[in-house]
Amino acid sequence: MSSDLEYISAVDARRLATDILLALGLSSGHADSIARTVVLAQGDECYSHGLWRLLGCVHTVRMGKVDSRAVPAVDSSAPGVVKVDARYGYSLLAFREGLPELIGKASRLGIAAMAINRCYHFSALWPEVEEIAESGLVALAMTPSHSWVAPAGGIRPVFGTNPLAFGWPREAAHPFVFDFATSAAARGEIELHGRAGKPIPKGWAIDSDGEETTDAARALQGAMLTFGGHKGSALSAMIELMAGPLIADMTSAESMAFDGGAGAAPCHGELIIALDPKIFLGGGMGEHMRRAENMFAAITDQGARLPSQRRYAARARNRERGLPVQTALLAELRETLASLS
Ligand code: NDP
Ligand code: PYC
Repeated sequence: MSSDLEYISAVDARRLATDILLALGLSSGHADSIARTVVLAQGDECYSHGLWRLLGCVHTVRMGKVDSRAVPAVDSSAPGVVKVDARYGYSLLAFREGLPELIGKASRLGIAAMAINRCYHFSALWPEVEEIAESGLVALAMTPSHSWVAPAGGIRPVFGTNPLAFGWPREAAHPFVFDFATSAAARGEIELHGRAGKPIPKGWAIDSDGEETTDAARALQGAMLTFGGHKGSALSAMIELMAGPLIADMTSAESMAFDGGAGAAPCHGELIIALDPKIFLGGGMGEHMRRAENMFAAITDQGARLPSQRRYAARARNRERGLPVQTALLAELRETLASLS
């Protein structure tokens, strides 16, 4: 065990997370859906979106920015679209409420989309596309955040860190899943580097004068950079459009203005698209899914790894020994619970 890590069972982690969220005043639906996701992230060693995010929930609630008891409203009236109005609650309960309709529509029509609106969003997207892929569908998910990221060639933030996630179902293996920010790194990674007093890698951010920086605090005050230069910049713009104006919700810049300096979680929309290979492929499904497997094998046979391979390995490891949590974070979470109780 590393000196500053402790291992706690998933059950204990979930109880701690749920207790904090309930003590904060969240409804049990919100508390359950958030606790589930942050514990999954901790167990897969995705620390930037794991238990640490509970501290952000506390801040967002204390700033009066989220409706902790909002009941999402699901509208299934359009043929291939599910609209879920989160009513300024957190996104994860809205996702749970709309998911059966999304899966049902995609399975009937071959393709369907779910627009989640007016949600506070702070979570990783892979749990969502992985769950959809586990049900046999191909999935894409995207969401803006706050405008922290400069476009390629610029120095002023326009985009959010705008994650893009993809899931592909596999018969005899975990789904193929990737999920990454379209910025060079998630903002949460920079914040965690700052907490640990560590410099960030070059290429992640510039300071307020437009100069490259490896200082986390200066990076957070300046502008983050897109991954892959103009390519990440264009993908980030696409996410602003598809999970913003297309679904009548806020862009990252609008979310930032709506926040009004509170430093709360971003508030905007999320778009999730599901496709059913059974309907695209009919009787040829077996053959074509095998061709997909050939492509995966061509990657792994040469020693390269699939995205999510690290995560699935961490999950298997931690199922036995418990979830690794930084000792300092665990103490902070327990103190937070005590202060709320
Ligand atoms: P990373 O840059 O760490 O990239 C993550 C993805 O790339 C994972 O699918 C990862 O798989 C895969 N990957 C990493 N290294 C390799 C490799 N060598 N070979 C193959 N695949 C690899 O993530 P980010 O920092 O960009 O994002 C982290 C999280 O932040 C995401 O889950 C995202 O959803 C979340 N986020 C959420 C936001 C929000 O607004 N809600 C905003 C921005 C980010 P593996 O996990 O197995 O390593
Ligand atoms: O890490 O960039 C991030 C992020 C933004 C919103 C939630 N996570």
